[in-house]
Amino acid sequence: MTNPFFPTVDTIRFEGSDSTNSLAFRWYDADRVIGGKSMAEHLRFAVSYWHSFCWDGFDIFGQGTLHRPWVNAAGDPMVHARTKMAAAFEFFQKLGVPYYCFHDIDIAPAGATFAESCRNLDAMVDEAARWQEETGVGLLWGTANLFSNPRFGAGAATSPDPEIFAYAAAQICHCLEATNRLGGANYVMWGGREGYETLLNTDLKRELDQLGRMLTLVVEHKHAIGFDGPILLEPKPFEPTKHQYDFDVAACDAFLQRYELTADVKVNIEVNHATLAGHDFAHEVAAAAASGILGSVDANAGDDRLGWDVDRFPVSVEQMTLGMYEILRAGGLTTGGLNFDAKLRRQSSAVDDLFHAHIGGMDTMARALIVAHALLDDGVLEEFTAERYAGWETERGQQVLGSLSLQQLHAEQLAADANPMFASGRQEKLENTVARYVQTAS
Ligand code: XLS
Ligand code: NI
Ligand code: NI
Repeated sequence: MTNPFFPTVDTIRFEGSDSTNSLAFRWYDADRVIGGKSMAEHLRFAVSYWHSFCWDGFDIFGQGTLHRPWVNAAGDPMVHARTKMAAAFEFFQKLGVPYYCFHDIDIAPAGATFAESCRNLDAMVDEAARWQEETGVGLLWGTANLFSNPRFGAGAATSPDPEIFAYAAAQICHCLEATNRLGGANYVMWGGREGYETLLNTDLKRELDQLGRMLTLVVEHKHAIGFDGPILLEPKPFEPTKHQYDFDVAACDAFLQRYELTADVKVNIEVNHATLAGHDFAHEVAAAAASGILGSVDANAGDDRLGWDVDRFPVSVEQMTLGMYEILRAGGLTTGGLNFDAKLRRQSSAVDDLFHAHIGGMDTMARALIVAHALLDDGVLEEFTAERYAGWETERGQQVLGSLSLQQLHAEQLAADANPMFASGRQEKLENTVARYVQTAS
């Protein structure tokens, strides 16, 4: 197999907005300082191993079409896994991303037994540790794949069979330890097949309790091994199951409160999943920030007309600006980052398409950061909002909120006979302000 794997592409550099070089960044300037932090520190970009190095473009209608010479190669699966990893790290390095993310089976082939799968993962963790050391690329998060193997067809933690719960727990244990060894900044638990198709065969309450128990076990083990990062749930409303339990941020928040896990578990918000749940990306970020559970972001967008998880690279600066604005308002990402859980379209079959996709995604997010920071720094929206709620800061506001009973409020209204009216919300004017910043901030 060719080495290097991307012979036609050099290290991607920042050339500025006037550049016409399609293999350069026009906005992502890693060292540029914005509001006291470098762009690299704000954005903490990650490439997802599965879409970019494991998937060759196959879909239910046909075989793969993408340039992935390291996928489905014949021979020893461990040799093959090492080749794939060499391609992945060449890519990470040339692109200049600080992080990557994986599922256990993305980096190491499943063995014939559980023990063999564990040995394979351990060997590939050693290999990944060497690559991380050599390139300086780190692990944003690891996760266990509890949905591809047929054994998880009826769920993992929420399976009706306790032996499957037990198997999943063992797999998570091993993957959490692998993530810890690689210095992972977070550990993710997307719901996979934790959901149901029909209530006719499902004990919903029991399944939720099982999920709560699994998460509690994971949190206990995280402390036992001294893993510093948070555990992150990744909300998604449906797909693969008709009804996923981790529907959206609000559902995850209620779940974490019920099982008393808010101290250790946060959320990984995927833009596309927000859309599927009928929310805006910005809404999900704001909801997580309001509950103190904002963890990380999967920065892949959806499509307005397609109701499934299409995992496109983000292209809309405006959509991403509104999300970045909420991230900045919440104080920015700490352990989290922006992971491109995104894939190429099947017709993007050229060797360098993977670069173009990530460059576009990174420039979109960088530009969104610039615009969002300018909006926040100039205070144009914040000032208006502060003024809009100013009444609550007065003594009267505090009384209404805090000390007056329903009965007293009733009596007061009878006596005062007031006729209060809200002030204009100025939505269109504010939207014009955002549009102006999208146009001019640089
Ligand atoms: C699927 C999810 C998945 C998680 C990691 O829709 O986005 O890719 O991010 O298991
Ligand atoms: Ni997704
Ligand atoms: Ni995701």
